[in-house]
Amino acid sequence: MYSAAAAAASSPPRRDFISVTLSPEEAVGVGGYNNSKAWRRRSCWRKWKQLSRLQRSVILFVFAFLAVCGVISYTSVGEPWKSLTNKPLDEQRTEPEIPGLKLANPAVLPAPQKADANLGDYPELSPQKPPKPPHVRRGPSNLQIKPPRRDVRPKTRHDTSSVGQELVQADQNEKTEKSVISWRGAVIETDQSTEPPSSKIKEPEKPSSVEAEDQKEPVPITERQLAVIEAFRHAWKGYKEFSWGHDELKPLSKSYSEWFGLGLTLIDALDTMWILGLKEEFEEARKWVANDLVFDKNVDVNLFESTIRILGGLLSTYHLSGDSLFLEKAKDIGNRLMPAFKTPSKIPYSDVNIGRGTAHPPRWTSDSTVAEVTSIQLEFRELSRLTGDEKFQKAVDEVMKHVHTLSGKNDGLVPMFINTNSGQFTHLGVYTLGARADSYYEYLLKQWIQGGKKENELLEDYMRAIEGVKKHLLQRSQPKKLTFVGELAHGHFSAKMDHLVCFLPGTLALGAHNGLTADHMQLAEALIETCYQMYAQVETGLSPEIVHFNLHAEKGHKDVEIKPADRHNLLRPETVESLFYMYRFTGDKKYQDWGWEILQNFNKYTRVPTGGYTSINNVQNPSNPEPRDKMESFFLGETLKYMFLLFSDDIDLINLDKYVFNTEAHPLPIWVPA
Ligand code: DMJ
Repeated sequence: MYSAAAAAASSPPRRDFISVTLSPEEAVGVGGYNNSKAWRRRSCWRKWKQLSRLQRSVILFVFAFLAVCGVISYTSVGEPWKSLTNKPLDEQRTEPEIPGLKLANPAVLPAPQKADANLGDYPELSPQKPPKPPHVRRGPSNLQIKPPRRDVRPKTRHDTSSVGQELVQADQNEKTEKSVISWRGAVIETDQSTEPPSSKIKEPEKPSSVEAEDQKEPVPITERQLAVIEAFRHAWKGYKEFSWGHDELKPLSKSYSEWFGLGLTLIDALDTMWILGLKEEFEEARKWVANDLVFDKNVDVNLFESTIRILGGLLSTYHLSGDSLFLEKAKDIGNRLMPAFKTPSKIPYSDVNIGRGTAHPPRWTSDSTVAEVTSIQLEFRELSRLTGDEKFQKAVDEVMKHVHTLSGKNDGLVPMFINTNSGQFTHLGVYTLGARADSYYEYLLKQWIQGGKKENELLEDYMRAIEGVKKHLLQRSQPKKLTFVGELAHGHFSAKMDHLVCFLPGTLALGAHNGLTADHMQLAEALIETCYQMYAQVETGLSPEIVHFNLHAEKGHKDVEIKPADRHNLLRPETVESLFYMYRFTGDKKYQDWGWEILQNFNKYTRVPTGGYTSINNVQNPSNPEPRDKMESFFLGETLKYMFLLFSDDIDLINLDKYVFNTEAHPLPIWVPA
């Protein structure tokens, strides 16, 4: 045992180092534990006094040094900590807690700027600087036409992997199978849930090609595109002069017709003007939307038509322009359409009174049309993504889920009607890709693309339906052996094909571009040839509304027959739409040439000298095509837009890996762009 005191007594004082030792005795005191404050103070003082001056100076210096370090590190680390802890608790949360708000920023695309008014609904959120809308071009003046990138085309076409038959097969054989190997070896996960995509959307990402796009050489506008601009201006002249703010132009009588009384043509044409770069016209139309477009009207509108034309048009214009006016209007009409879903089955009614907030089926039935209730999804889903209010998406997703489970399909083909009370298909046994069913098929694929190719039920239904088309509806005509899509009525095949069916080649090509099986592309190529022939084999070079194909070769007969009741042309877009997809994905100029012929024939037979274009009654009579005196809104919304895009060599002019067109040609963002 030793003690510091004993050591100090026996050794000479050591001045050159510090040694502080405590003896157990001193620590505990004699006779027991003594830890009183006074004793400790006295003992320390004694020790201190025993130290040399040098030792004391060194100790004091060390303490002073440590104190200075402490103060410095407190000021540098403490500030952010202090600022964090001073924030209200709400702001410290990384995720908002309102369930709907999870949708507010869910997209991988940068959420376009929100209107300030909207932020007011959610006081927890501090306003954020509006991110750049996904489309780089902020206005018609910035719109640049980029050079063709032919190197990209074959790549995008041939590098895609096929999900094709395998997915359908996998699902049929083994419902629980987790993934499928496509024909090109890509693994397609099939176990991803079909919950609303918005609920699992990830953090926003910067649009991939923004900077790259800005640096690219502008693509010169082509002569043919200029011709489309000229056609649009001519149509717009008539609309502006004789029907401004009304639904449709009647170019011959120089008046207008009203359907919903909501300026349908003007709204349908907004994003076309943007894409064509018609700044002045766009600004004028914007003013009308700002000052005169009012939805608080006692008027019945068709849910489907107002969704695809008005809601779709406003949403896409919002995305292209970044102008929150259009989002506000979209929210307004979206909310006013919601009463349609208040039915016993949740299958929406066809009609809604947007002023009164009531909805009803047509007077003669409680059925809705299958295409109508299944072709409003892209728009309502996007509205949920933008507003953070999931009610829109929930309502339309429920319809799709319900239809997915319904019996009454024929190898994926759906009947044309569905009852709003029972939720069951009605008028079973008739299958068509034309009127009343067409866009059901289109929206299966497009919703799958919109949601980032995760919702496998949609893809399964789509793939199965295309197999159904091949099995039941495909035939070849005589003499040219054109592949066409007929109809099936109670087991009987009819060689009738609506012009509306000509959306299908474009949709099939889009699917193939997105990795679906290559034979969809082959079918697309065959069908677009047929759709072109529906124009080329007719006297005016314009397609009738419906054709019948000859199944047997007869001398002097063409492939295409036209019944007197079907020989009208409403300036419809479907063939031009498909030509656009085909050119975009193949680069084959023949598709542009076919479209050019069609534009020239529209100019020849449907153009009204005083402004506007008109539907005609008789495509078989070039000397008198019998003008009907009506310009449908989709002529500006779709037909001329697809023409302009078809004649462009700029794949970034509405890039199909970033946008998906709704059935009225309004581009909406893909949530997870490729
Ligand atoms: C448009 O309103 C849409 O394309 C719809 O899907 C079908 N009918 C017209 C165009 O023909």
